[in-house]
Amino acid sequence: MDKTIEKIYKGILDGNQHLVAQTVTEALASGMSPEMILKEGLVSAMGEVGRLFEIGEYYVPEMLIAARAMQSGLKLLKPSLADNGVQAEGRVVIGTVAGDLHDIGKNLVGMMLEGAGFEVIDLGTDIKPEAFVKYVREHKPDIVAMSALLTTTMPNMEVTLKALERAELRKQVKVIIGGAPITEEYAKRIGADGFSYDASGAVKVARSLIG
Ligand code: B1M
Repeated sequence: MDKTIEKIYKGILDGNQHLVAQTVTEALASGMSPEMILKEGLVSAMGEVGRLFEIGEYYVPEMLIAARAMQSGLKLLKPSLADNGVQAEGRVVIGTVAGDLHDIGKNLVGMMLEGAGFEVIDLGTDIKPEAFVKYVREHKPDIVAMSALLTTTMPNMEVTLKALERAELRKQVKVIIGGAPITEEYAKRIGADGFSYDASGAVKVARSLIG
C-alpha cells in the first residue's frame, strides 16, 4: 500500500480526524488521484472498521470516531471528486421516522454508507411520511433508509411505505429499514426491500440492492 494511503487508512482506524484531514490535503496537493484516495484510503478503511465491528473488536464509540475521521477526509475530497466526475455508488435519502428523535444509530448508518461511497442526503429526525415523499420526488434517490428506535414509532415505517406507494414512487426506490426494535420478519411483513441489525450490515444490504 502507498505510504500516504496507508497513513489515511490507519488514521481512520485510529479515529485521528486531524491526521486524516492533513494527509488528504497533502495527497491532493501532491497530485494523487481523488478516486484513489477515496477507494484505497477512505472506503477501504471504513470496510475494515465494519469488519472489526462485526468481529467484536470495535464497538459503537470506535466506529463513530472512525466515521468522523473518514468524514473529515471526505469533506476535503468532495470538490475534486465532483470535478473528476467520480460516480457515487448510489444516492440514499436517510431519516428517522415521524415521532422519533433518536439519531445516533441513523447517523452512524449514514456515515458508513458515505464511507462506502454512497451519496447520502440526511433528512434528520422526526421525518413525516409526506416529507420522505417530498424528498424522494426532489432527489430521486436509489434507496430510502429509515431508522426507528421506539416500538411506538416503528409503525411509521409502514405508513411511510404506503405514502410512497400512494405517491407512485415506491417502484422507483429500494427501502431499507433498521433500528433496535426492528426485525427481519417485521421488514418483510411491511414490504421493505432490506433490513439490517447494524450500520456495517446496512452497507452490505444497500450494495446488494443496487448491484
Ligand atoms: Co431513548 N429510548 N427515549 N433516548 N434511548 C431507547 C430507544 C429505549 C430502548 C431505552 C429503554 O427504555 N431501555 C426506549 C425505547 C423503548 C421501546 O420503545 N421499546 C427509549 C425511550 C422510551 C425514550 C423516550 C420515550 C423516553 C421518554 O421521554 N420517556 C424518549 C423518546 C423521544 C423521542 O424519540 N420522541 C427517548 C429519548 C432519548 C434521548 C433524547 C434522551 C436519547 C436520544 C439522543 C439521540 O439520539 N440524539 C435517547 C437514547 C440515547 C436512548 C438509548 C439509551 C440509546 C440509543 C442509541 O443511541 N444507541 C436507547 C437504549 C438502547 O438502545 N440501549 C433508548 C446507540 C446507537 C448506535 O444504536 O440507535 O440502536 P441504535 O442504532 C444501531 C442499530 O439499531 C442499527 O444500526 C445502529 C448501529 O449499529 N440501526 C440501523 C439504526 N438505524 C438503522 C437503520 C438501518 C439499519 C440499521 O437501515 C436504514
